[in-house]
Amino acid sequence: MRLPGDALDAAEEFEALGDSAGAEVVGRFRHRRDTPDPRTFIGRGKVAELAEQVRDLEAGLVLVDQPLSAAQERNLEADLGCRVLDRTGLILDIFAQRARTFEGRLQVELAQLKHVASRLVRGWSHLERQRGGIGLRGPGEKQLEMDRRLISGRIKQIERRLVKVRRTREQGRKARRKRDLPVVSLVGYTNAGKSTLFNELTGSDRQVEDRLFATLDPSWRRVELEPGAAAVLSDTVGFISRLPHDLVAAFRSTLEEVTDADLLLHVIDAGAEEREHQIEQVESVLAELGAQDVPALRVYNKVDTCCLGAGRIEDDSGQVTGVRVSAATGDGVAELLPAIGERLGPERVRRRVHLRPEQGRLRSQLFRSGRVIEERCSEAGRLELEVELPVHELERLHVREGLPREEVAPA
Ligand SMILES: Nc1nc2c(ncn2[C@@H]2O[C@H](COP(=O)(O)OP(=O)(O)OP(=O)(O)O)[C@@H](O)[C@H]2O)c(=O)[nH]1
Ligand SMILES: [Mg+2]
Repeated sequence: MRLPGDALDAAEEFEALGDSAGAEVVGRFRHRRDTPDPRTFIGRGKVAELAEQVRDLEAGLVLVDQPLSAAQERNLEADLGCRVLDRTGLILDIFAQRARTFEGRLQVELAQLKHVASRLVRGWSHLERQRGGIGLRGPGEKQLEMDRRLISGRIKQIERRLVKVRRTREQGRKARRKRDLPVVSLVGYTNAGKSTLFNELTGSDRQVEDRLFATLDPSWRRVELEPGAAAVLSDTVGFISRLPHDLVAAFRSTLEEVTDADLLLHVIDAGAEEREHQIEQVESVLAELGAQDVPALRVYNKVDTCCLGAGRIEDDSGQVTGVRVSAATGDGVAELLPAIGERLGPERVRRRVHLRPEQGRLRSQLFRSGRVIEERCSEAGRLELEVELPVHELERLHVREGLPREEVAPA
């Protein structure tokens, strides 16, 4: 079912979502109307037509690419005699199947519960025989019949657990930061090739699939950019048009790591018909997360599938804005690495510096050439500064300004 304004191949993408959830698509039903019918969304006449198709094809599930109210879903189920799931329910099901980490599972369960709670408690009795299928899986399944009070109790419990799990993850993030390495995050539309590129760049073996939302849980690896320069690369969940709001909210804290990155690699499927639409969608999710100002480098991937050649793309001033690659064949990847280095700017290090009171000039130089994270005064009247600054600046302070090497230690 499509509404005016939807992207052209939104229907194909929706089928791919069904496929990702493990459904076998046996038929399609398209219907265009300007205003949804309050009772069944598609209206009485169309319900009769659809019911006939469901019977003929012996379909056990109808997926609807629009948000249905709980009542509409229930009415459709009663009229069609099979389960009905809307887009949000379908995406939540895929996430429930894919989540592997404890935090990922908690986040999915939270999103499922919030989705249920926001849509009233529904009666499942007329479908009792068919339970366990798409949309009924995952940690949220057993909660579906509980009343609101129980659901909200469980929501609170999960939120408390998430706070604890996130604290642990936060420590991991701090540890990565401490290593002085810049963090580069892969972002992009689902199926753009992020994990393939991650594997190609880091020599790892992450799961790659021609499925939507193959990756759910984040992972990190060190990557050598040039001799002597490295970064931490992270691979995460992909985005999609009309990402369910409950899901964005539940995954907000995992996704927020992208706001903390030094550089985003926006991976784009260069051969996709809907390329521009996908770019817009990714940028709008990034803006929703508050990451619109993090520097980004566009990586046009899968150039082997279209007529574009691999190579770098520059603006008028010669600054690299994108690189065309094929993560599958490795074309262009050699040019991507230095481009990342260029966009990250000079390598920065974090140091603890001790100064005597009369070294005020060095102090102001440190403030000018780096970022002072902390400044403390010791009992002996000496200053202790924690600074982050480019390697070459630190070297200049040693050589030209007489900053003693023995007064500088890793932070
Ligand atoms: N032809 C071609 N296919 C590619 C290329 N890069 C990735 N693919 C294929 O695209 C599909 C998706 O790749 P993934 O790396 O799983 O994509 P992803 O962006 O991580 O997807 P999600 O984790 O689902 O968001 C797989 O079938 C890959 O083999 C490429 O450069 N060329
Ligand atoms: Mg992936």
